Amino acid sequence: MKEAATFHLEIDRFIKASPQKIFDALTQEPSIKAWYCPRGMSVAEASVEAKVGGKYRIVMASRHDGSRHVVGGVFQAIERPDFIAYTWRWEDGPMPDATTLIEIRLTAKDGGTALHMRHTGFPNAQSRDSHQHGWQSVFNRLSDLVDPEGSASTVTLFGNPRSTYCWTARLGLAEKGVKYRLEPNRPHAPEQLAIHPFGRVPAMRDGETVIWETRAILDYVDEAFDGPSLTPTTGMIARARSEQWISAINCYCYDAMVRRYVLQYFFPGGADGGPNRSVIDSATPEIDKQLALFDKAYGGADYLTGASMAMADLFLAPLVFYLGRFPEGKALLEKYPGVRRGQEVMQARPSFAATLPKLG
Ligand SMILES: N[C@@H](CCC(=O)N[C@@H](CS)C(=O)NCC(=O)O)C(=O)O
Repeated sequence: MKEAATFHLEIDRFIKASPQKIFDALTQEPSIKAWYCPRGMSVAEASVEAKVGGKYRIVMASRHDGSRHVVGGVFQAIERPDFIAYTWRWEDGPMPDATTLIEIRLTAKDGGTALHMRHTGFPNAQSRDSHQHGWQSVFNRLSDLVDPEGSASTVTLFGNPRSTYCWTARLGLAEKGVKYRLEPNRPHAPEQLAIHPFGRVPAMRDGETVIWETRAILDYVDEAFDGPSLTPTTGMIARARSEQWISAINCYCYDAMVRRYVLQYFFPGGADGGPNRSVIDSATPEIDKQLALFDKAYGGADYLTGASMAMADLFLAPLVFYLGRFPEGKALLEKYPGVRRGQEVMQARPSFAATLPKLG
């Protein structure tokens, strides 16, 4: 241990599993292979000799760029199920010469375990802070593994499920097979403003990590979790196209299709108590033009960027669904067989049925 090292971090987490189960997940090789890395990575290799003086070595691989990070150390104390201590040394990366020490205490509490971790010996505040962030993510994965709720014990989506953006985020979570809790907050409600500085829906929390803006949420979900990619894998043009359509939906189509059309039916603002006709009449020609662009983009394919579903399809499907529920939107869709077919394909996916909002 380096004498000059003076920085340390402490983390407290409550995990809904027994200390024994958590202890075993911390010390047994097959469990370590399943969780011991931050979100967005996987354990490519692990060897664990769980006895005092025994060694461990873990190879973590990034899903994003395939880069590998190798850490290893020696067990200093193994007192099942309460306490474990081991040294921690990266074979490469920003602090290759530092051997730090991890001490984890597990205390049974409220039907689960209070986990207290102390990680000491960092050479500087920067490496301590990056480990702090990494550990929170690693403990999310531990919780996924040992809590029967799985990732729903750490992942929460905040937003009314009728919202198109919230629906898009839920489609992404369903496509990736991520379990989560839904807090059906309304936009600008105090509880939504507490998590999203602009009060919009949705926002997402994964343990200590809070993300808002649907595109950012899906980016996190796509990289953090296993499951099929939501990003086109067929090359840079398909990736750029997906981004193009998402941006167009965010900047132009949501305004015409939802704000100035669908919401006029949900929240009628006309003088007669019905939908505001002049707002609808100004929106429909724009929606017509936008649908024509999407129709052309499909070009006979099932999805906007080709043969595989991508993030752009998750943004468009809720909009087209709502358009089809009201007369002008339904009539416009009649003109665009490519959009209708794309929508049928999306509606046939299990993620669609699993997230369809209850509209009454
Ligand atoms: N740019 C945001 C837009 C989210 C958004 O506008 N959501 C709507 C519900 S679909 C909302 O919160 N509306 C409330 C408002 O416009 O004040 C995102 O991508 O998440």
